[in-house]
Formats: sequence, C-alpha cells, structure tokens
Amino acid sequence: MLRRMVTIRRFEEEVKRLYRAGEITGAIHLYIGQEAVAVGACAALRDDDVVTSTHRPHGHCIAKVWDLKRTMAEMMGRATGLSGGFGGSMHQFCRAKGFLGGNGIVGGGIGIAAGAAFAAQYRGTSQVTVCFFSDGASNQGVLQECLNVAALWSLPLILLCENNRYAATTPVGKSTSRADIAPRAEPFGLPWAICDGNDVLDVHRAVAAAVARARRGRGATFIEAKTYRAEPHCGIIADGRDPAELAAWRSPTHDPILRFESRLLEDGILSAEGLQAVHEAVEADLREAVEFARRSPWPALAAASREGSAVHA
Ligand SMILES: Cc1ncc(C[n+]2csc(CCOP(=O)(O)OP(=O)(O)O)c2C)c(N)n1
Repeated sequence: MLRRMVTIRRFEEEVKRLYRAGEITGAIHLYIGQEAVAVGACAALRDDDVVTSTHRPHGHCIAKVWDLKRTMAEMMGRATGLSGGFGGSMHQFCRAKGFLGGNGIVGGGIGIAAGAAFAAQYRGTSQVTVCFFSDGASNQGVLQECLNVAALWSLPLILLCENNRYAATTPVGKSTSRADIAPRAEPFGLPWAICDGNDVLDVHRAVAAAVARARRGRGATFIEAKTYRAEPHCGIIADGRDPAELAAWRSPTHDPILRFESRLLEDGILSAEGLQAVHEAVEADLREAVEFARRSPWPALAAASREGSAVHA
C-alpha cells in the first residue's frame, strides 16, 4: 500500500514537471493528497473487479491497473499507452484490469458503474464495481438515479465519494447543503459509511466491508472518504486557496503518506532502511516509465479508426 501511494505521489509530481516542460499536453488534474483513497479501496479488490474514475484518474488508474509504463505513455500520447495514445490524462482505460476509464464528464462514471455492476450481477460473475466520484459530482442527478436502481436491484456496487472539500475551485460548503454526503443513501434504504480518506487503513476497512457485503449478494454501499486535494484544480495554475490551508494539509498531521509512514515506523512494521528502499524502488520504476514513454512511437493515424485499433481488444 505504501509503495503504491508513494508511486502515485511521485507520478503526479513527475507529470507536473513534464507538463511544464511541454512533454505532456492537454488538461491535467492532479490527485496529490488523495492517494490513500485510491490505494485503500483498490487493495480490497480482485483484478477482475471493476472501477470507474473521474477527470482526476491517474491515482485510480495506478492503484487498479498497476502499469506505470503504459499509464505514463498514455499521458505522453504514445501508441503504447493504455488507450493507444488517444485518451491522454482523462481517458486512461484498461478493460483487462477492470478499469473502465477516467471521464471528462463530472458524474459520468456513476451511470457506467451502475451498468457494470448490473452486468456482473446478470452474468453471475461475483465481480464488484467501485465508483470513484467527488463532492461536486455528488450534486449531479445521475447519482440519485443510480442510488435508486442500486437499492432496487441490490447491485454489487460501491459508490465512493471522495470529499476533497472543493469542486474545482468552489468550497464544498458553497455547493453542497450538508457537510456529510453519504447519508443521502438513507432514503434509498442503502447502508452508508464515512471514513478518514487520509488514512489508507481506514479506507481499506470501509471498502473491504462493503466489498464483502456486495459479493454475498447483499447489494450496494455508499462510502464517503473525507480527504483534501493538495493541488490546484487543473494544470499547474494556482487556484487562489489560502497557502496556510494548503500547508496544513501537507503537514505530517494530515498528509496521507507521511501519516502512514510514521505509523509503520512507530509500529515497527517498517525500518528506516525499509522506508528508503520503498522510495528508491519507486524512483527506479518512475525513471523506467518515463524512458519507456519517451522511446515509444506516436500512434499511427490508421489506429484512430475502430478497424485499425487493437488497444481495447
Ligand atoms: C457535466 C460536467 N459539468 C461541468 C464540468 C466542468 N467541471 C470540470 S471539473 C468540475 C468540478 C468537479 O468537482 P468535483 O466533482 O468535486 O471534483 P474535483 O475536481 O474537486 O476533484 C467541473 C464543474 C464537467 N467537466 N462536466
């Protein structure tokens, strides 16, 4: 879990650097600060379980697919990328590992996730679907529609709202009527839980319980992970947040990686050398991924057509 969280953090920092250098283009939305949610949740899943993501998909993609090279190649628009270089940051996709993609439409993943959960139930595969979305997306009507069918049909679905306190640049208190979002499941008769989204073990506990329930055929759960996005909404342009607020969330008290590291050290699960080894391994993986992406060819024009593309086969 630690290695995956550090990988996501360092991947995002590297993406920022490559974006500044012009090696990555288009829109990018960074996931720094929320790593514990993606990693804690995906650690409770099987390879063939399904995940839907958002416009901020890199962390979910790394945690579920765990293929840094092809994820970085997609960021750089190369033919070896997860979507053949045509998706870029927001449309990473890997059917083989159950990653049904990032999505530029806020809330767009919710309906897709309900469909995937229905497909698994219909086919009797015992797969579970986790739908990541954020506080802004929770105000899209599609969430109500999917809560209804998820409850009605006992779908194997986990609706996982990452309340990162902002919808783009709007503080959650200005867009959302109640501080807690998960209780919205209550009128539909669905169970819900709130967890500490900056504590990977707390996220894992909450999601693992919901996954076990869904696999037993007991239906959907709504989980809200309280977290904080420690980067501007989009790209690398500052979004006017109070620097003191940002610094507090980057401190050892709140930062999900620093918190987990100190806990592992205190509990004697990891030594200082072990911690260093994790960071060194991540740096080596990252260097390899960037080199792989740089060496990869650009996609051929013919691959843009369904006939020419073997990416999703
Ligand atoms: C349907 C739709 N409406 C508006 C937008 C523009 N938009 C992009 S991100 C965003 C905010 C989303 O907020 P939230 O779901 O809280 O995600 P966060 O960016 O905070 O992670 C908006 C409104 C969009 N992409 N899709």
